[in-house]
Amino acid sequence: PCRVGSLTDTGRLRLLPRTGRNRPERSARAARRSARVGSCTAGINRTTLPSPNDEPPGSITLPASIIFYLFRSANRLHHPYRPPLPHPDFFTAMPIRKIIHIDMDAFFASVEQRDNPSLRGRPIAVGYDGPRGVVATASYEARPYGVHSALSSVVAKRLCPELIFIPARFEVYRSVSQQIRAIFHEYTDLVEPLSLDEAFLDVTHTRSATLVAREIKSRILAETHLTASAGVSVNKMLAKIASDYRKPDGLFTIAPAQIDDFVAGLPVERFFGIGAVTAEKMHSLGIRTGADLRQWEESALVHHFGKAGHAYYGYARGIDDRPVTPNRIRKSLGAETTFAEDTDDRLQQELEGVRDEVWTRLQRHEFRGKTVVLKLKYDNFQQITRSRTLLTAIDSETQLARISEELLAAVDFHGRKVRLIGLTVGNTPEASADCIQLRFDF
Ligand code: TTP
Ligand code: MG
Repeated sequence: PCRVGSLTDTGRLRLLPRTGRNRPERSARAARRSARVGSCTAGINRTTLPSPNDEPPGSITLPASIIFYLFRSANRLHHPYRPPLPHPDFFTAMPIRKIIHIDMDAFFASVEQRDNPSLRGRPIAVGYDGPRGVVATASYEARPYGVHSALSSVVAKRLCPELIFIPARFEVYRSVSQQIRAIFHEYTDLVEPLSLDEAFLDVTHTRSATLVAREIKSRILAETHLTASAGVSVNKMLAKIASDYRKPDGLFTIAPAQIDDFVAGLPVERFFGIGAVTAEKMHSLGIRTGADLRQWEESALVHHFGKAGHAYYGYARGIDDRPVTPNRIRKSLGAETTFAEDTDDRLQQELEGVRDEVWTRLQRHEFRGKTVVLKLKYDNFQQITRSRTLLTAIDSETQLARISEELLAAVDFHGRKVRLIGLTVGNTPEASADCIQLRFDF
């Protein structure tokens, strides 16, 4: 196709001024057709995304939706079958969004190295160095040894004997978290925190999302002395993948023209929204990359993965319509594990593992809840739940341990084996404030 325009980074089509250099030779028919649709002629060059400053003098910009409408209108005149005109909403359709995902590098560990210079440049793990301890996170010096989040401390020490364990200081992490959130809010109100150290920002209204991301990174460094990585793209899924792509201290943009190739080569476990269990199921179906996933009909994905299949169909094409939601209210938080083999004698031990994970997540997400729910799935797939509600939110790991053990001890198994155990904390005191029981005085 001849080059008459290109997509700007605001998702608009830029038409080049019709100078001799960029006006291609065209057939008389093409020329006639273009006359009907004004200055808009043929193909859109999707391979270049020029920076805002290289706009040629005299060029005009039109929203891409208008251009597509003009193409379709022109086609209506030529085809015996005339496609219907688009719904009026088409014209007010959202421009291409600009989403940034920011994620601090080795967050807890970097804070510890920042505050204790003797730890800098050394392999450290934040977490409890006991027989049941797990690594919350590892410094980048420890990662080449295979030390990572959620790894048992014993295994971590075996992999990296010189690993230094540091106990977590959540109050410090929370205050850094508040600092970075304050920075995000200087650029947009549409900030959706995912945990203490990461957030999505919708900066569609700004001129260059990449410049904003770069600026936010330097502000974070200046104010917290910590590095963050940023990903920039047109939706949450791609922005999240992009922030991970050049870690640590990275900045990576997936521009609209690169989405197809990028997604095609991506292993399914890297998609934001496809968890470990789903990825494994996809592997068993022979789906390993975005390109494999793209081969599947939407109905087949729904057949295998339920409603989520619709979303996976979109992900394979780089489509993710989830909005950046500033006040996402979390109702509960939990963890569960499915055993490789059904069991009836390791439940106590498995419950401890799940509980550790739940406690870590409660801290990470600053979530508080008054209700603890124990979930069990038997070998015949029958599921039961047992719960207890307290007057105030769970405030210690010991308390969570005691309640979950009591709930488990009260279950009558009738000799059945168990295939899954899960623990959830819900019912935040703040959320239930508006349904306080009225007091009647007699
Ligand atoms: P992540 O952003 O997942 O990890 P990270 O910041 O340590 O490293 P990366 O550079 O790869 O982003 O999590 C943020 C913090 O949350 C992490 O520093 C510690 C805590 N965390 C846990 O406590 N348990 C976990 O399983 C994970 C994944 C994180
Ligand atoms: Mg991080």
